[in-house]
Amino acid sequence: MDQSQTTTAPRPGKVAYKRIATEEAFAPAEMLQIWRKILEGADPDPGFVSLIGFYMSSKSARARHIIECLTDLGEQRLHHMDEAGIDRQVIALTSPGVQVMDGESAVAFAKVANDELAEAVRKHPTRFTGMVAVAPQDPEAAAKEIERGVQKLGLNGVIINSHTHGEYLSDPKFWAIFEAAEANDTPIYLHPNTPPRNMIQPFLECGLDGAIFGFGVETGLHALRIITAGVFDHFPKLRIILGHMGEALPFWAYRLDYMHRATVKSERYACMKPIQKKPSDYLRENFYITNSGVADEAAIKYTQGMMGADRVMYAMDYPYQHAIEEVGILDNMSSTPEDKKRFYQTNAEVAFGLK
Ligand code: 1DF
Ligand code: MN
Repeated sequence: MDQSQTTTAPRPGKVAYKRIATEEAFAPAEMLQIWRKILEGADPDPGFVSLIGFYMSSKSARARHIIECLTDLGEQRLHHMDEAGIDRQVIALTSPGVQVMDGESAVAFAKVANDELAEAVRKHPTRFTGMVAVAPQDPEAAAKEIERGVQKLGLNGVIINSHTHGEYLSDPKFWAIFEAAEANDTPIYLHPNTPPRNMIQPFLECGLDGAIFGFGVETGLHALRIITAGVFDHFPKLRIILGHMGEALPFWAYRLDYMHRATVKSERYACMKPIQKKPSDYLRENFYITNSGVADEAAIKYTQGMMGADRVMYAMDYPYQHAIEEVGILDNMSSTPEDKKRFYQTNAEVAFGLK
């Protein structure tokens, strides 16, 4: 492990709340084999090559540590959680999961991944919670898998690793997924992916396509497309979770509201129809935000102020940001004991319906 992956920080101390980390990743070993075939096949997605091509071939300490941790749903993961003082991980299939596969493989492998994750959750019910992976390539199959995942496998929440072959869930052809999430009263975690083929070149040529920046641009855009398409007017109880401090959308809220109103009023775009509320109203009412990757008290405080302290929750982003010292930093934020418990524990319990 190199310095970016490990820490000499002391084990975080006992606290008056449980620490629930809500954006934690895993990858079945069989998925890495499927990914390897895609990487070796004809014209693979450039973002996929940049991201997964790197992790699967690099000999760097970071890449090796991440691949090793991703495939473990047992003792090593539990040990890393104990070291970091994490009581529970909410685990999802790492990006881009099945969304980079062809439709048929994606539908089939989502089930395999969900069965494997559900098995780990059954073995460690107090330590692991799992989200349902789905194949947006087949929205009806995805809706059925959400139902199976929640009702039969006991999973909580749905993972969507942003775009699917360059397509966004704002397109009504995908809305069976929203309908199923709402009907099963389970949130959708809209997690980043690298920008799609037709967007990535200016990011790639300077190395900004990944988690450093491209992820946030791509996923913020996806969330915004869902809002402006009127998804929440159709599915008012739908809840979406965004990581990385809401992919910066809280900081855009004022301008989004102003420009959205001005754009709709001037009838500039046929594709931007009136919606019932301001973009920031949907952010506050239909979204939860996690701090994954951002151990920055000022940014967290700003977001709590904008969203409400019951809407912002903790995530480590294990194993990509396996940074134990950040737990201590967040434990020491200057907020009320009630707000700290909301941040680390109760908001996640409410959002994911944990008992
Ligand atoms: C990275 C970061 C990769 C995150 C991820 O999944 C991921 C990374 C492939 O650092 O390359 O989920 N993240 O959420 O920040
Ligand atoms: Mn992540």
